[in-house]
Amino acid sequence: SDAPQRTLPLHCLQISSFTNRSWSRTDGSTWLGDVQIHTWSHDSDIIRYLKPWAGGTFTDQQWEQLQHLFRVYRSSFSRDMQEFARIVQADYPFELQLFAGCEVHPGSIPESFIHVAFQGSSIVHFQGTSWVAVPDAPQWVGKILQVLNHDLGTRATVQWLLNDTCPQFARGVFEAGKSELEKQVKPEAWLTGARTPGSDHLLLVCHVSGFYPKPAWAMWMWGGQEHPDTQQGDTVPNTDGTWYLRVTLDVAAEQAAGLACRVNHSSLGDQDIILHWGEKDLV
Ligand code: EMG
Repeated sequence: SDAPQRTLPLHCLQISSFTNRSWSRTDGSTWLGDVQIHTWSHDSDIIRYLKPWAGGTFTDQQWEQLQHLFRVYRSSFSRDMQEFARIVQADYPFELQLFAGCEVHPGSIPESFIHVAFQGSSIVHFQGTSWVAVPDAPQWVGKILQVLNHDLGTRATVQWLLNDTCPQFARGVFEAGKSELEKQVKPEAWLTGARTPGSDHLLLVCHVSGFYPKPAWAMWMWGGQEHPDTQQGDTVPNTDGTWYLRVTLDVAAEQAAGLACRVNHSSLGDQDIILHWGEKDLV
């Protein structure tokens, strides 16, 4: 029971679009590792659960207090940012992104952060007890910081959210969602291949899909060796919370026989999937 408790980082994303002096919208989402657990639409007063366990170990009353805080924050944010835009004479439209969260490490203090980006570039973050500009921030950010750091109430609330609320919430959600977060789902794999127009080459594709968690390994093999020309794709999300990966190989048609694709994933243990290339896989 004293074994280090594994958890996952909790991340909040906020996207605020300012169209003109009187119109903006703010949308938010929360993630535990790669699993989205909340969504907060501009059109909604409530933060919606995407998982039944997304309230973690918070009581209904604690969650209601947190929602209230975020509702006040969202409307204050729109108002304050419009005011800042006026002060620094920012051009419309502009976009603000907030990336906030925490990671609880077993046996050491949690790490929490809030980063703010303007038009896609980082400008401000919260450090210790106050807001600070990034080293290469434009000069006008200084004017905004003066106003922001003057609000001691908000600075105290941000510290409380980062140092107490976030780690406590992250631990609780991980605990509540543990069985789903630690699930193992086996991949399916299949091969396709197509003639490369104007040459005697084949483009072979090994598809691996439906697995969880994200890390997976796939390789084209030739004579028991990893084929060095294997092109790794990115691991991309399916719509159902599982992942998809493909690896490709461009080979001369006469060398295709004898090729195989080898797949490994934590759900398979040491039972790798091995698929042998055949003419039937040509599409
Ligand atoms: O309201 C756990 C599940 C959650 C899921 C939801 C996902 C949503 C993601 C959101 C993540 C963002 C985290 C950021 C948390 C910050 C919370 C701040 C809460 C405090 C607050 N302050 C506003 C109201 O303040 C007044 O009232 C409070 C009591 O309610 C106190 O009494 C306070 O003293 C009093 O002033 C403030 O109005 C505050 O200013 C709101 C905005 C704070 C902020 O987000 N600052 C970020 C700085 C952004 C810099 C932008 C620079 C910029 C560049 C270009 C153009 C414009 C601006």
